[in-house]
Amino acid sequence: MTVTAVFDAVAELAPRIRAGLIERRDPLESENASGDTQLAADDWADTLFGERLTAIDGVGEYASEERDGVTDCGEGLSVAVDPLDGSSNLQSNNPVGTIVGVYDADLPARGRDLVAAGYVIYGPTTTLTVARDGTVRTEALVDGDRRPVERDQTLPGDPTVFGFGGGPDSWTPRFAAYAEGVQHELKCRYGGALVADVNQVLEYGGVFAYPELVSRPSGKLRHQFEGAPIAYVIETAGGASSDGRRSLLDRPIDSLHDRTPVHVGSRTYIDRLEEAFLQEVPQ
Ligand code: FDP
Repeated sequence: MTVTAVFDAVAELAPRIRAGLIERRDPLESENASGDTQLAADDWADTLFGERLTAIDGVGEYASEERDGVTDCGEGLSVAVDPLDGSSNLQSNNPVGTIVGVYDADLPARGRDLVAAGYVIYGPTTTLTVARDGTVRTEALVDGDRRPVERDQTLPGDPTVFGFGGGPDSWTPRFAAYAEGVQHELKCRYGGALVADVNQVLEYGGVFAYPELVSRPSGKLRHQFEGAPIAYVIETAGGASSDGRRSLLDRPIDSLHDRTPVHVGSRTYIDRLEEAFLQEVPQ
């Protein structure tokens, strides 16, 4: 089945990507399609994932945060990849990752068209977390083996952590007011790689946000490559997601590299955010 083949390929490539990061930490002169500085590792990981995933029977389109457009490669599902999420963490040797969304629609596609999504974390252990068929599973990728770590992950009932990107000086007043409440209840842990910051919310419960900013109303993260797949994983695990007014899976998308405010985590914290935002700006 195509979804299985996609995540088999990701599991196979991940240790190779990890091993190759050390010599690819320098910036390139080019920028990616979103205007971000690219490291050699971003470009290299995109080439490897692109070659591998477009060769799978049943994959019809491939798109990546590092490429302008969509690559047609046959008939079937569409795969959208952030090949190296959090790559600015390479310099300080903090975790980075890969995010994969598998859509049953032509790209750009809405989150509701996802049939599976997952991410690799190149952390102390290399892990692959995949949401499909209503469950979330994590495996450790060790010496060519795939060792199950958790088979049916759900967010715990007693949330403990939060991580908010952007910084208080950049937040809008309504997000700053929300953050003020959260910080008295949960412990702050923010590392600067979406995959790792979200994974701790999956593990411990709580809330992650890269919200709207005064200078950037749509925030920083890319909807197709980051917001929607991450929302799919968290919602499949029993959590919730929001762009500030609705589930990220229902957010419309106009073009491949659109950005979106991202809020994901335990339902109680996402509901509270939406209630606060709705009160402030009647929609
Ligand atoms: P990065 O710029 O290092 O690629 O996708 C972009 C991303 O990392 C996310 O992984 C992360 O959540 C966020 O940006 C970090 O941004 P800040 O440096 O503003 O915290």
